Amino acid sequence: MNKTRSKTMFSIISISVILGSLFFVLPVISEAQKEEKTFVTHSGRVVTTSGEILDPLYTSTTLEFDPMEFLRDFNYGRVSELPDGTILREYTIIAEDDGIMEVSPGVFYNVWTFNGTVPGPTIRATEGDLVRIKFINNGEKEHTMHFHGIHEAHMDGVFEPVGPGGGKFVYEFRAGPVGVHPYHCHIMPLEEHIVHGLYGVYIVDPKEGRAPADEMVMVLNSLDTDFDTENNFYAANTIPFYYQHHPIQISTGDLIRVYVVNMVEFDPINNFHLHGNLYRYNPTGTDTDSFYTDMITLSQTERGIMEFSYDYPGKYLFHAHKVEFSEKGWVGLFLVDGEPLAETIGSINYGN
Ligand SMILES: [Cu+2]
Repeated sequence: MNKTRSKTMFSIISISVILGSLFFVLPVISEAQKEEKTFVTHSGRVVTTSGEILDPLYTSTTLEFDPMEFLRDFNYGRVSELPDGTILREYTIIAEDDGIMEVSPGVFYNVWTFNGTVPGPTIRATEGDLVRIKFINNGEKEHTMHFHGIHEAHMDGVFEPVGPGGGKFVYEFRAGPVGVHPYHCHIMPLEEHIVHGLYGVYIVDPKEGRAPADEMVMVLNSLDTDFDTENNFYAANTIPFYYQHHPIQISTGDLIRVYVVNMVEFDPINNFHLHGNLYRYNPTGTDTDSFYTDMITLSQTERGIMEFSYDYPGKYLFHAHKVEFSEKGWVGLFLVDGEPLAETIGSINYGN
């Protein structure tokens, strides 16, 4: 879809270049070309141009990403049942490493992607399902998929590099254990393959299911846009400050369940602080035990499941309490609507 639009853009630009060059050849046609034309770019910008100035950054590999769509998007695969009753879930994952994404206004970053986004799709299965991942490497470098979880050695995505230009591998394993796990490319140098974006989330649900909730995925990640092995931006779901400018809408009393995974490279720790509330936190999501806090600290690939609900409507921050990270983009807002569910205390009008 995005590529189709990008290709359309590319065609428009190509036609504009051809018409623009005719300016020098055919003066009569060039008069017509001076009329300004308005069109909408792939990112939704409305551009007015005479065709003489072209933006070279819009290429056929320019990618878009919508963190609000990613937040609640779960990929359950193509589901079928095997003769022994096992549920088979099949996924196709395509790696590419030539994408360009505008990660912040005017900041373009070379993203390496699973299925065209950073993070890749959130893969979801139930404990005991047979997970089959058809992996295709359409990149220019070797890549793999390494899943955290339990599987056979040759399904670990470490010693079986998948070659560029269409190399294939089928990963197959039983979903387990119950919890939230990361997956990522495991080709060296690993930091480089991860910080460019080759990672995603793999959720394993218990057979009995989970309590109904407003579920969301937050991958805490970072961007090294000047390639000095220090991060320039931090985020929940790739785009710095996104959920601050586009608050996540929730309602009082609703159970909110956040699958949080830390994929920040270079910095040894990250953390997650929630305002006006505390949450139950279950590390790795593998256990029924949880603790009650408003702050967790996560090292690389540490993850877990947070559950909470708000009693009072209003606007509440969530962010890294490592302030450098929040000031460089890892900050967001929950916008809670609905009626208060607990007694509210009247405001004090100081000075009146
Ligand atoms: Cu890779």
